[in-house]
Amino acid sequence: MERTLIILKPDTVQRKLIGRIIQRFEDKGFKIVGMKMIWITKELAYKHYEAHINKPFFNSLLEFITSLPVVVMVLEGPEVVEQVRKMVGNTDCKKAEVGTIRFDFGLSIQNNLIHASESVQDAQREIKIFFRDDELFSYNEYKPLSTV
Ligand code: FUP
Repeated sequence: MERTLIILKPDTVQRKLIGRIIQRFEDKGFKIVGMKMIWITKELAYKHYEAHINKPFFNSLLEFITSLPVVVMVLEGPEVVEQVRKMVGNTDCKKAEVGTIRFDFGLSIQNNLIHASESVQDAQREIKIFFRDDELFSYNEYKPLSTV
């Protein structure tokens, strides 16, 4: 079963949108298999955003992502990486499609509320950066249609 890494960024925390964004993933049927609030250090940010270190926006991104605590989460489900990227929308909230998280709540490129892994390979790399194995859980979901 596929897994993806989600970061609810400082703007989500500041604007009290944590619950509404998590709700969308639960409504869709994805399973939360790990979740915690952390304050991303510069070291962690360098690891996570290593592909962007030489980009012109990197310093600003670094300052932003380390400015407040964030919520990191691992979601599990069929084709969860691609499905969640669709739910999140374009990096630039102004270009995101109507109905995506970034369109519905976001205003800019940097303050785009959420990170979601781009590929299965990226997800595997990113999950390891933020979660130990014993912080991720395999469990069966409650089945509400039981006849008991
Ligand atoms: P995404 O995969 O949509 O989260 O976006 P990228 O991996 O391309 O970029 C990572 C983060 O860098 C974005 F979420 C926001 C920031 N960024 C900028 O601030 N300016 C840019 O021009 C591009 C990205």
